[in-house]
Amino acid sequence: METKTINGYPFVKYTRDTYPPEEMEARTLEFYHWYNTRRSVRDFSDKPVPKTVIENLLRAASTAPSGAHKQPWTFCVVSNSNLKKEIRMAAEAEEKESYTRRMSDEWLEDLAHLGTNWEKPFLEIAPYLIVVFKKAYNLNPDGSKDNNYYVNESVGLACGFLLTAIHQAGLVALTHTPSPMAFLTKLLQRPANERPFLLIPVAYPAENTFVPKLERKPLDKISVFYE
Ligand code: IYR
Repeated sequence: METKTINGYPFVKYTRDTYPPEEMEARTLEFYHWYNTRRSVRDFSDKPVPKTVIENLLRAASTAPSGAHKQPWTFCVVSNSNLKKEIRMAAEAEEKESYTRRMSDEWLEDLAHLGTNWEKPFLEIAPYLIVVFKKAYNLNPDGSKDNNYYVNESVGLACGFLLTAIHQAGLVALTHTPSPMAFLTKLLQRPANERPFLLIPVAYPAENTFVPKLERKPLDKISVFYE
């Protein structure tokens, strides 16, 4: 392996396959068509998913770039039925309060087409719940702290990578955002430096799965080219 040293730190030579323009066009179009079949799903099957698959998904998620390469995330993987039930009950208590009191009329109207409500049966049905925590800082074994950087960006990217890997596995997921999420810190006994970020149930889709009929914004509504 070819190596060199910068600032006293080791660097390794990096290469990868590249493609001529026409092949890039074909590859990116194919990737887009495949990725466009990903949807947020709420109808899950309870069919078991191998633990090794979940482990591989987490390895893939953890390849995401992060501020100063601190990888400021912890993926808590819940398959224990009692714990799933506790998570469901706590999430539903918060969501019921949100849907009936905390969310504005505008917000509820914006959600109406997604058919969501405070009930979250999928939290018990999905074989795995991946609860993603962000590490606001690192707690060293001696009690000292060190900084993490761009924590929200980093953990958001890792979750994006995770969703891509889940899709690649032929599984489905939901980026669930029970709010507030502090109950997850307590139920999963996370340390003071970790904050709940997203709750992602992972499963096979139910046999009869329906998703909202959505349009994605066309390119000219999501981009500006400065040429
Ligand atoms: N967190 C609630 C409400 C909700 C909010 C958004 I933004 C959605 O896209 C969907 C639902 C819930 O999970 O039901």
